[in-house]
Amino acid sequence: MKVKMKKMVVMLTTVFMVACQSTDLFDEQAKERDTKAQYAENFSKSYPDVTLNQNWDYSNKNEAYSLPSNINRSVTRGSATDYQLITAGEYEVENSTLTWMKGKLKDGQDNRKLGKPFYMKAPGNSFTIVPIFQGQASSIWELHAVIDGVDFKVWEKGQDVWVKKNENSDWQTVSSLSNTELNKNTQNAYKVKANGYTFNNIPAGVEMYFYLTVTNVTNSKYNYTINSQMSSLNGMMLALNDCPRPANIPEDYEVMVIGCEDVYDYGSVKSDNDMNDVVFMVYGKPEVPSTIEITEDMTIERRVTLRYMIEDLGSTDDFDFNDIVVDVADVCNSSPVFIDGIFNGWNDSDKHQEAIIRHLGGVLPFKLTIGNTELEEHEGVLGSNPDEKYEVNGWNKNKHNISVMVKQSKNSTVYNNVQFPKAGEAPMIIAVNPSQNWMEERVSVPSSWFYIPE
Ligand SMILES: [Ca+2]
Ligand SMILES: [Ca+2]
Ligand SMILES: [Ca+2]
Repeated sequence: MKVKMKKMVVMLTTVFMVACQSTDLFDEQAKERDTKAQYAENFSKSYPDVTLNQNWDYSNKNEAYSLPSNINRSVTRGSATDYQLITAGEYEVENSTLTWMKGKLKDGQDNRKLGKPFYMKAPGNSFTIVPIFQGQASSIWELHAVIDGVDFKVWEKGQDVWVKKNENSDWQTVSSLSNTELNKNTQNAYKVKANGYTFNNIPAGVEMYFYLTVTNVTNSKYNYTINSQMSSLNGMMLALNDCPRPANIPEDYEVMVIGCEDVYDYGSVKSDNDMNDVVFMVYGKPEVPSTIEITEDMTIERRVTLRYMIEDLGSTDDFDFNDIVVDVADVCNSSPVFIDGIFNGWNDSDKHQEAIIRHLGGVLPFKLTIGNTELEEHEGVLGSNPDEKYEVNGWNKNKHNISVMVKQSKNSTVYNNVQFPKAGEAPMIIAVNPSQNWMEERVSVPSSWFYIPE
């Protein structure tokens, strides 16, 4: 009986409180709605060509890999802003190199046994990478380098690659060979030349690796590879260190060859794993990057980071998206699994999630919720880079369950509830790659960040 009484009292109190607050609450919700409506109107005025009907996630969700710290000790870290990638000029591929490569990477044959997945370390001198061969492929890829965690786009398929069909023909671009993507290759060319790309100012021992990512496919069978990351770490590249030095590379240079595979097994699609869909040569004086084989006893950290750029609605006509910038990451430790000596995937442990508040560019106090984790209220600060790290959980990189409660400037009792936008809504949060820098204060993000219908 006593229990029942208590319940009754509690219920009555609740009803009473709701009754008292309802006018204020209604008022506050109306103010929040007004602010958001104003924001949406201003957004459409500022970005007249940008459709609201889009997915506001611009991240590629690429994995970043890093070596265990025991291998990485005593490295003088460079500053990424000093790293330099420049065009090295044209390089004419020696036919002897191609003959050697074709003998090694037999077309259509599973060549994976020729090497283990690998990581690289910068040699301390400049080095150059040049595409020497393009095989048959209906995909369009980009070559990226990740150096000390910083992602560089180096090259994309066909870019500055020329062929001579026969002794007497003129040089022509490989893209001009055919209308069909599959036939834009250097397979039967009499001569090949291509631009090289030189890396400068990278200190010795800095961790690096390459990966190929598919940006477009002309055969829908291979659609699943779009935005993929086929890297030297997941067995999609081979390092061949026994390549003879071509005669047109001076003696004091070291040379290596990297063969890449652009298809992996998926459902009914089987890769031929011949590792020659595109082949690069790397040369450097006196050294090329060293390769570190990834073995069973090694643990690699794998991390997928999304950068959320957030508007705090402090003003409704500013789209700098820098009021709160937070990186959220899925992190795990992984050991490679090999079957018959061939890389077969990762064995993951210690899966966890991290958030790092990178930048604050608004003055309003806010409460950030990521997944199931509500962080303590933060003061707004204009122009600081706190790099505050938090363990979080329950975040989903595809669902973007992240939200911010921001105190309204004119009404300190009113919080704007800012959530990741659905298609059709004006964005107050966008997701980008962690390499994307945030804007200067009160400089709106360019409309090119968004999808603009033709
Ligand atoms: Ca292949
Ligand atoms: Ca802003
Ligand atoms: Ca701002």
